[in-house]
Amino acid sequence: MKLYGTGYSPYVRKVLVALAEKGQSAEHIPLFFHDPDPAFQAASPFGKIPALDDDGFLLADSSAILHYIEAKYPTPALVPTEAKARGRAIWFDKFGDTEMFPVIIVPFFERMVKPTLMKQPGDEAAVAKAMNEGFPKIYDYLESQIDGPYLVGDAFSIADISVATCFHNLHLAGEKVDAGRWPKLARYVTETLARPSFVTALAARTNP
Ligand SMILES: N[C@@H](CCC(=O)N[C@@H](CS)C(=O)NCC(=O)O)C(=O)O
Repeated sequence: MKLYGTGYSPYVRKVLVALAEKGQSAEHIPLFFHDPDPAFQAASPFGKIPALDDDGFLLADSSAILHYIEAKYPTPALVPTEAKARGRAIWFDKFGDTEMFPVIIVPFFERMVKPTLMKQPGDEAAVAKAMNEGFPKIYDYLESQIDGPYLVGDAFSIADISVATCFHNLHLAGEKVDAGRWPKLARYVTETLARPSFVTALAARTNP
């Protein structure tokens, strides 16, 4: 199994965490999005990361890959089977990908991606705007949802993977959750990123 995508990507990290939870590993090819490598282009029709090649079976999109891995390696389960728990887990996966990512990634994008990858100066005004306006809405919501070590029920799931993954990029950008204002979220992020599967994923290669 080959997994394409730099370890910097929160979406690639989702797959690395899921594989580690299941005791599986992949040959990790840490290229950046839109890499011209034909094998990657075949696996990712729109050039986004992550993409998977499992013995010729090609699949892009972190959530699609997570569900593929879940079906192929069902234990331990990362997608709850009970109806309400499943609905909520899928909601949090989507929330992480579509509501959180564009906002929480801003400091990392402005301070690391733009200066290094794009050779452009970062925009601190954009960082301040995201942190003052976008972050509190997301943090307030998560603070209201956290009631224990896991977001859904009494087990670690795709919900935790998708919500926690972006916080590593926030830390790389030199920011963290204000534990005075959002104590449950701050604890949840610290504990989730310290989980062995996350520790493994955080050590993944970031550069080709
Ligand atoms: N829905 C996709 C999003 C993947 C994604 O947007 N990855 C970023 C890197 S973190 C990317 O490849 N961006 C390039 C682009 O948007 O063209 C997933 O869950 O895998």
